[in-house]
Amino acid sequence: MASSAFHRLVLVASGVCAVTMVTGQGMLYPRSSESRVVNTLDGMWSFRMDDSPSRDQGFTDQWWTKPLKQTGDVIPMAVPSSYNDVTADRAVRDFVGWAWYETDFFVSSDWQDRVVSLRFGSVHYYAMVWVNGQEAVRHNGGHLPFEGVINDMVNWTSSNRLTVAVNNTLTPLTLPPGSIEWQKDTSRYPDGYFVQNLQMDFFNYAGIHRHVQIYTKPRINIDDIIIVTDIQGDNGIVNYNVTLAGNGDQSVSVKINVLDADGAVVASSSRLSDQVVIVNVTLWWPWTMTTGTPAYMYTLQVMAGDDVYREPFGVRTVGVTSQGFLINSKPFYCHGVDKHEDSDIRGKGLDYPLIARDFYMLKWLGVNCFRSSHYPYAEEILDQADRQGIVVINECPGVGIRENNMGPENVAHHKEVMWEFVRRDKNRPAVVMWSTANEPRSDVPKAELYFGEVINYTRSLDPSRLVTFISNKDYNTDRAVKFVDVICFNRYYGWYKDTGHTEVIKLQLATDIKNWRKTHPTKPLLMSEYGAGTVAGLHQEPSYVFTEDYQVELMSEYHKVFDTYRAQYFTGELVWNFADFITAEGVTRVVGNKKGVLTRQRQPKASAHLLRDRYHAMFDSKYVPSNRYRYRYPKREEL
Ligand code: GCB
Repeated sequence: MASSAFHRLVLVASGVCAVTMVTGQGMLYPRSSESRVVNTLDGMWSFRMDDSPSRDQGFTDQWWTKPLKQTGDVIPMAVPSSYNDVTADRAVRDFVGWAWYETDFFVSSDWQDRVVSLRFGSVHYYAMVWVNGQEAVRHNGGHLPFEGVINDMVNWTSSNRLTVAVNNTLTPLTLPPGSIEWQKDTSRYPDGYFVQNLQMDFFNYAGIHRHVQIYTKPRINIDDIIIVTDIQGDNGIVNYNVTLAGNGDQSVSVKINVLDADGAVVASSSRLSDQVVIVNVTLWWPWTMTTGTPAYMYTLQVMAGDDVYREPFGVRTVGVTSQGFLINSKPFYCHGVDKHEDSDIRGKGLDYPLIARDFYMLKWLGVNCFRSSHYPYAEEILDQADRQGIVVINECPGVGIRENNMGPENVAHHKEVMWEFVRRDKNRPAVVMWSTANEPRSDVPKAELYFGEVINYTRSLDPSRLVTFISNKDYNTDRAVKFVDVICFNRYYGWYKDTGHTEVIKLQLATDIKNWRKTHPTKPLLMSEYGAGTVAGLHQEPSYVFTEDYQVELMSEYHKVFDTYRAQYFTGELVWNFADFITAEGVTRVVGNKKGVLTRQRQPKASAHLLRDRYHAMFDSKYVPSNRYRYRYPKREEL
């Protein structure tokens, strides 16, 4: 009985929602303009979980056909937010299966001659959406936007009911993958008992995580814009392609302007696809670079027929040599952090004060780069990276891929996700590299086929950026790094191995780096994770694991090795992690993962000061380090 219930759960999870993306459809961020209105449906929605044994009562009883409160008790739930930590109820926090949301909205009757779309920034993981009981859209995957046109479903003169069903079940076919484990021994577990097993080290927050927006556009509208830039001498070259929807064979008048940051027109065209030149261009640079104005943004103003859309972009190039990254043909050393979208109460829910604080603290630390470990972050976060000049290694949710997750269906889904990801972020200057996975089983033969296909596909989607995945395998066992542009590797010397022994880090890391180089002499190296668990406020001399002292000591040892190879082919360092974050419960996690240099509340541990001294000194020779910690950052001439 238990196993058939399992079957149903997975069927409901993966069968009903096994939808493919609508290819050829753009996913521009909803921006208001002379021709477009954007309304948000964020707020308090009604919510209930379907805790029936097989989690499919909502489908059997068709909960979308009536007001949710008529199906049973509902509670208020914040949108956007993860539902898990909003209540004090363990059943809500740890729920696995379909959760149902509902709200009401009006549309203006003036919109009847426009296209009215309903857009979700992200719903984790599967989503099904109904408007007044009619299915509007479904989506498979937890971190990317999707939308549906709702003109044929809405009441123009009365209220509309919006129902959303969200399923957070992770299966061997999802990204990230997971599995449901049923316990059949009824002497130890109640009948029908199951748990969700995760293959990742962060909590599986679920719900409507980002904005829900209704927006309008003219019937003939701007569907997608691709911008690829180049530099020739003092000039910026802007290659763009605009796709229209709804025009059939009809030709429409087109006017394209490139606006500078003050809104002045600096180039223009009357073609949907063209190359225009910005004379004396101001390039986009990461904020720490001394050359140029950091993060200078232009706007491509597109006017087609009755529609107007403004897409921000920066002019910059990305390159790579055997020695490292290049931005605008100049070497770029990435001194940064890995992050998570994670916070108390709201979970992964979009939160502007948190975004503002995170960027403030990134700059306080002197960070010039972060990795969106281990999934695509909110568009509103990437907007800040673009505008504040912080480089992003943009990671897809391919975390924890094992050998049994490398079948043809997995590859197909992974490629779908990369397609949606590139579609969303293709015009962002901050994004320099796509990371297709974190710590997969890249040492098995299947990995060669799998990553060959996923990485080459991603490169074909976007040849203007670099592509990688993050390896935790050894130089002589990894079978997929041969496909990447930059070798990104995670190591925990002195933590998971040789715990408590910081004295071996230097030797082990240096050996590691040299070995990678010997086997892959044309590929630069980036340390994409290193770190130590640290409970804020714990001190001990001599240091001891989990104390702030140990974290500082461990990081200092890594820094010595980074500095040896930094002047050569070692192109960046990312500490794990920017801030503490919550994980599944487990005996190796003290209320979550404590490897943050900041606490979960974004307050510094001692290691944050170490990092701040190090990172600030890297781009500002006049910076006076606090020298509160043992390891002095060497000047470039001393390297
Ligand atoms: C890793 C993973 C990351 C974990 C981290 C850790 O290698 O990529 O997701 O949180 O180690 O702290 O163990």
